[in-house]
Amino acid sequence: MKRRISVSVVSPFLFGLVSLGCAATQGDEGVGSLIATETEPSGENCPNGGVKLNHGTDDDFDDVLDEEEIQGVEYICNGATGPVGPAGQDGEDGEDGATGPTGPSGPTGPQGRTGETGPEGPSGATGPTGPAGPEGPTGDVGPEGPPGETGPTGPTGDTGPEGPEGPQGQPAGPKGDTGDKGDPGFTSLINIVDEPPGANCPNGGLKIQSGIDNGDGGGFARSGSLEPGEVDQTQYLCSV
Ligand SMILES: [Ca+2]
Ligand SMILES: [Ca+2]
Repeated sequence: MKRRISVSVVSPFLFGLVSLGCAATQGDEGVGSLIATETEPSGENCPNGGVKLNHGTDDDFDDVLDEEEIQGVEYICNGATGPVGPAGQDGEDGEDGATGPTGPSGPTGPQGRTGETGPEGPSGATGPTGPAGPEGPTGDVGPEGPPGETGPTGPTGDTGPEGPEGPQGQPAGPKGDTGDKGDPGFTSLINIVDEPPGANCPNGGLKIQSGIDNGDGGGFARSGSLEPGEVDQTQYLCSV
């Protein structure tokens, strides 16, 4: 047998009384009645939840309401939640709590606007001379300078070629008187001797020397023979 009991407010006193459970009523001799409670969740029996009461007789006298001893079930259901009441008066402010630990740094904010340009600073020290640049293009020829001083006289040059023949002179004058007989001239001589085989003629031949019998080179003038100093030219006729 089930019965449902609905209450608007479940007082702690009531729960305390019910939770004792074992407050048996005095019944017939030898058999006691027991009530067992358990929390009833929200559902078909109690929309807002409540307490489930099982009751019956303790047939085996162990002071526990066993499953087969349950004779009836009652529900004490919680009422629906009432409307929110008016707000109460504000309480007095409590004392300030202790200062909490410093929190983590926040994210970096956006960059601010660029400030105005400051005054120009003093000039820096002169830097080292840089490397020489590439050679530039050849410039225009400059104006001719003034003539320089006359230099020292150079060595005498070679004799130049013979000039053209000059104009014919005056016609020959009248023939003069016959002069005295002059000294006799020198005679041209030739020596021809055999040339043995050697550097001048591999197979031998003749050596021909010519000159004037004038006493040159330690020779004797007009001696009729050609001394070595009088030789002016030497030729060879080699055998083949
Ligand atoms: Ca029992
Ligand atoms: Ca001679």
